[in-house]
Amino acid sequence: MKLLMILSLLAAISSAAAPKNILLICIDDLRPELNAFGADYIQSPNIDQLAQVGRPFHRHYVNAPSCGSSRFTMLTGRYGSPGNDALFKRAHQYADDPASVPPSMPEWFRKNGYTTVSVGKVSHHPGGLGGSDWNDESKIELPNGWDRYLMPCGEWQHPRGAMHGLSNGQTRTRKNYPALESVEGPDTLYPDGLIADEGMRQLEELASSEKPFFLAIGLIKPHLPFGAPAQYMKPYKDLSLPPIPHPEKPQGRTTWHSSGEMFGRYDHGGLDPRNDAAYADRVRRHYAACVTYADKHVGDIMSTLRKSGADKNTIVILWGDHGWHLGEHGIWGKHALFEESLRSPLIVYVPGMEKPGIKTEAVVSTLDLFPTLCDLTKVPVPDFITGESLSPMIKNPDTAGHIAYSYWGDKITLRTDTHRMILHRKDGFVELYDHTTPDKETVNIAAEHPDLVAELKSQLEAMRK
Ligand SMILES: [Ca+2]
Repeated sequence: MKLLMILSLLAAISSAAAPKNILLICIDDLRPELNAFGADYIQSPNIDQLAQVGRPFHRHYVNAPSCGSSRFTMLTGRYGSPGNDALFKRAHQYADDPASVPPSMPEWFRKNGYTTVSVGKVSHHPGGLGGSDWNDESKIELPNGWDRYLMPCGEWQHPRGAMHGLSNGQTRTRKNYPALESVEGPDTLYPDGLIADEGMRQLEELASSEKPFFLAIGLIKPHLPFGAPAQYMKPYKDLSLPPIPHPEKPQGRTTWHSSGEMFGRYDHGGLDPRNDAAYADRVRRHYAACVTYADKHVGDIMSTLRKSGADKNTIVILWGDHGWHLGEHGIWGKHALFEESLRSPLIVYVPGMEKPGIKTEAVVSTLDLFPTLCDLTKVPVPDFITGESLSPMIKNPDTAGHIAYSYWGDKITLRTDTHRMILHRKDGFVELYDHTTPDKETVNIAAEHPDLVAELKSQLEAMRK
């Protein structure tokens, strides 16, 4: 008996002393359209389960409302350029003068003894390579970041084909580019099935190794085209969806745009959700099905983590790279600076954490992930990163957050606990929205509040330095 007690004590000491692993699950274009985040018509049982054992951040804002630039800040802990090529620009600078480019987050963990692996869409290009089909081994998006950067493409042939992949290995072409699909088939009907399978293989291998690991798995859905195996449509078949909040195109100057990605790059068969309520409903149901399909993979990955036993010593992060307007403000897409574009789900699970399952309303941003993960793993926090550790909110969900700064094109924005201000840098035009009133982001109150505008502008200038 005594021997057993000593052995179990020794096991506990060794597990407490072992550096914690990191499992980062990135989901593309996932607005907080989750049951755990208040969208109770959505079937997301696995992400909800993670929210129940972790800390869901209900006011997490990305630093840019687009895949490439948002992932830049997540992976480097620094503000970057607003374009999708932000990481490739960094890679060019790295090639010219490596000393001038601080290490990325995976590179930093690698330097600190971690095995780092990415599977799927973690940086902008799934698999992290450039070239015409995104598979050129000489063009690495995040040099020295990952020990392995993997993208299983199956019938889609190359990462570019998989990124906008249609069912059964079809790729998006000029003649074949449906926005919506509903086809019967297994989970591998779309590339995410392959990504999840490879991610789980890597997880099993890493969990059996002595070294700590940082594994990032990036799922592509619910990014356009909105297609998931038909079984994922079933929960939404006869469901009445709640009305679209503030569906009108905003009056006056805003960051509204004409939803070029949705209407310029995808075929809607002559239908338009902006003037056809039944079609708008169909689009929303397809998006919901893609969320449920992504959720299924999250469940499989978490189950693999538990079976490996590594869950007791692995931090899990679930992160959406930005939001998506499903008709709010008359937009069907991302790329604006409204709440719907910038707010995305963030859940942090730390083994043994206090007060699990309690949401926090603290305003935080994607930039905070790098210092948070250093803090939680006791890896040194580098001095070249900008965010703040979320450990205080992980310990106590009532802890206050901080201002979130985001940018797109030549426009920049601040989100405080109560307001959003957007500055059009070209000519200084300002949008100011009060989130404490029911109007929220539908009425620009800048003209009536010059003092607040001046105060927020000075904060914005300070943050840009
Ligand atoms: Ca995205």
